[in-house]
Amino acid sequence: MIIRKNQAALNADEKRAFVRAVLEVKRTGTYDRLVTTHNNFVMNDTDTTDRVAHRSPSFLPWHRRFLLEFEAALRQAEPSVTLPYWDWTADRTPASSLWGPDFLGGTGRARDGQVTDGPFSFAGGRFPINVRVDGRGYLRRTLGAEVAALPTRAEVDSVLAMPVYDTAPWNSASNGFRNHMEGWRGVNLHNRVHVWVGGQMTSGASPNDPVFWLHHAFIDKLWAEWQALHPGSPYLPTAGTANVVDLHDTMRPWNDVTPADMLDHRRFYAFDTDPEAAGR
Ligand code: CU1
Ligand code: CU1
Repeated sequence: MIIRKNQAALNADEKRAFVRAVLEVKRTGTYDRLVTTHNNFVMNDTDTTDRVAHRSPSFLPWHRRFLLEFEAALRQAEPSVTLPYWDWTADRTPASSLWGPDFLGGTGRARDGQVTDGPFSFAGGRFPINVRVDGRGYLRRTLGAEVAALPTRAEVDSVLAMPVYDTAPWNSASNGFRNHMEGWRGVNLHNRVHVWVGGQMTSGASPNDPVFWLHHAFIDKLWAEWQALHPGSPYLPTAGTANVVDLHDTMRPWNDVTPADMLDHRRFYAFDTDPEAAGR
């Protein structure tokens, strides 16, 4: 069984294996292909094509599918690796071990935001930024500089308490759990974390920063927590909604997977906090 763990609980061997796997997926080109996929799915509310990845109900199932693809690539490189999650309500400062030189490396230098330590630094030579939103070919971060603080657990709990998955007009103006989780309304959870990290994380090419995957693994876990809190609340909309991915509509770019296919994470993995993971 694939168990996704809190990154703060990884031991030194697990961190090394994760880093090796990321660098191998980068070396083969799969990593940059995934960054390109994500960048192609950044849209605004008025696009006439279906909004799939963001500003839409399928934000959560789209990213679950996207993370599964990355995790499968990691496990091809290093079979022991699973995707860790970053609980930013707990590990909420640039001094967290997440940002250590033995794991993701730290914030960028003042002059240009360039990350200069850890396995993904430009000087290390193994993690060039190839899918660029501007001319800069190095990983950048400005941890904690653009927004005062990461979301708190109380803020997360206030969003988890919302009983309805999503509402018309099914975009960034919607009320409901999905849009508050995504961050376009209310306390702002997901979007705020991108801004707190800064650099590429504030762009459509955000998966260029390996922390993207750990951030979204936690968003994915919060979706599962919301489902457990509201077992009677379905994915919405269920059918017949123009330019929106309904429950049984397929999602681009895969075209063979629907939100319904993604609703139960236990088909694919367990979190270390799930009962299934006990004793492992
Ligand atoms: Cu995204
Ligand atoms: Cu995101």
